[in-house]
Amino acid sequence: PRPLVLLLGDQLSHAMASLRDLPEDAVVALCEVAAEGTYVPHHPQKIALILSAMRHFAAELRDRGHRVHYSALDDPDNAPTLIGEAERLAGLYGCDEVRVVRPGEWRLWQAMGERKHAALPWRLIEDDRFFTTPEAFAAWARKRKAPRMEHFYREQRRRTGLLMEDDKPAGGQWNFDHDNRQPLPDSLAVPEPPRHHHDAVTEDVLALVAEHFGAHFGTLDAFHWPVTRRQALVDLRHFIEHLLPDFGRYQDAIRDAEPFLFHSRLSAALNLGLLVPREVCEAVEREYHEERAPLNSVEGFIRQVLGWREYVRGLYWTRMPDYKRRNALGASRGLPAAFWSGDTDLRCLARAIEMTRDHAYAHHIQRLMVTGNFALLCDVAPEALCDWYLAVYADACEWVELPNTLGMVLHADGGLMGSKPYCASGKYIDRMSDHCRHCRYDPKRATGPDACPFNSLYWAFLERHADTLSGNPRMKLIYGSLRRMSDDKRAALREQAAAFLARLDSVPAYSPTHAQ
Ligand code: FAD
Ligand code: DLZ
Ligand code: SF4
Repeated sequence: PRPLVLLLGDQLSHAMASLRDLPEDAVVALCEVAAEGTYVPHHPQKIALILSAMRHFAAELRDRGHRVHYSALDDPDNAPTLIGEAERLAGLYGCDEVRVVRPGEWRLWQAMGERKHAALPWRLIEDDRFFTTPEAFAAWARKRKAPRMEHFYREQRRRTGLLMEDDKPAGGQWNFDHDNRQPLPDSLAVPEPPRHHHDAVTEDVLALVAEHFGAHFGTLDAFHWPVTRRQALVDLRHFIEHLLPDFGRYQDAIRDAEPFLFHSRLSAALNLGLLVPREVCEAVEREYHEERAPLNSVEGFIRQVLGWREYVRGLYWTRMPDYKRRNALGASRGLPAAFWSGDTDLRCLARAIEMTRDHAYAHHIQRLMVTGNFALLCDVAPEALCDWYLAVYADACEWVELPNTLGMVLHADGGLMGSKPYCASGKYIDRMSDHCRHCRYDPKRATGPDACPFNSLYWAFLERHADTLSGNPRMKLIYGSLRRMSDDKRAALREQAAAFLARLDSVPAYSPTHAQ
């Protein structure tokens, strides 16, 4: 057979299963296509990262002797979709099958799967960059009443031997999260992230993206994502040497002036294939064994990559396509206009959106407890919120974005991913950040003109969803507080929240244009 191997924009690793055992005359294709750039309005930095990384990777493949076809976005003959372009190229080169590793999104998996028995057959190959496969996850989940992350994670630790001492977890505990909730002292300086040189390839891509996608939300000025494996390894080294020791204790902290803090910024490189999760976990584990980083940091990081990242992927592939339609809390509001404009006087929200605009990045607690929490408390519809998260972050791929947004943030999967919603009032944001000092609202007030909107929204949310949530054992305490409030107080909170929601503008859903 003469295969056309299609490598997608998030499959940029020489270890891809589709590159193994290739016949001499195989053609490896990387395709920049209009449809992938516009199915949601991706942040220009996300598009530039993917296209620059694809172009660099194509050059590496050629250097290794592969026969490579690269379709650039402005080539005149390009088909507008990945499938159309791959089939056009297969015809052009006389290939008799298309090989591709499982893509990162259901819509492509389904469309490719439908072509398995076509005249030009598509062969889908399992992605073995991960620690687990969807099949293995499904087998594990079948044995459980509730497939919880913590159990999955322990099994992965045992299976991989990461942070294990014989059959016991290193340090005698599986999870050190209680050490990982410290606010950041004002005096603590945060190291600057590496800045990668923009070579001619990246410069060209930045110009192309500015021209084609300049109207999308987000700026290109601060682009410093790694676009090659070599650059990604620089970021990994920087994380290990300068950030990992403090990663754990400040993992949940937020600072008004700093987007990255002690986070690794490795998600985009991991998702694109520039790094593989195993090497990252092993490099981090080594720091514990060599006593250069504390166990709470090392375990906290490994739990995110070996635990959460693999777990959400398992949920995605075993629950789609129904998962995407879940809406357990019946939320129906459109996306607040401020998510695109940043125009809001809620300081925490404005800063998370500004950082997102400038860096195609916000760290986990901003995504979960600021933008996510706000959307949850306002009953924003899952579809509207998911499209936003899928568009605006450099690391966004649906397999990881969707369970985090629909499941973890919006509790729309009815508690599959999290046993309770991560709803919180202004008190939480005040404890974990310095935003409130810069805000026109007062986090200690719940009603009146200066009251922090998160407070009344929080209580009104709990009251509105009491039927669904008050029976949850983990919500017992908080519903007890709500019940003990006087009727007047509850009514005042309800009115305050209703007045805020009545003023909140929503934007209509995005409709993609495939015209370039
Ligand atoms: P660090 O804090 O340094 O964490 C280390 C690594 O752990 C990350 O690089 C990432 O690979 C992994 N990780 C951490 N938390 C999670 C998690 N909850 N799920 C899966 N992996 C995790 N992550 C994405 O990679 N792509 C997304 O599209 C995405 N969308 C999200 C949407 C929402 C609403 C939320 C709440 C979280 C989302 N996350 C997503 C998870 C997480 O926020 C990001 O992985 C993280 O912020 C990336 O920054 P970092 O590399 O500095 O992470
Ligand atoms: C996000 C993205 C963009 C903007 N452009 C391309 C592209 O032109 N070609 C490509 O192969 N991939 C692109 N991607 C990433 C894809 O959307 C990604 O491959 C799918 O989400 C599935 O893995
Ligand atoms: Fe956010 Fe409320 Fe604090 Fe303002 S007072 S920064 S709105 S939590």
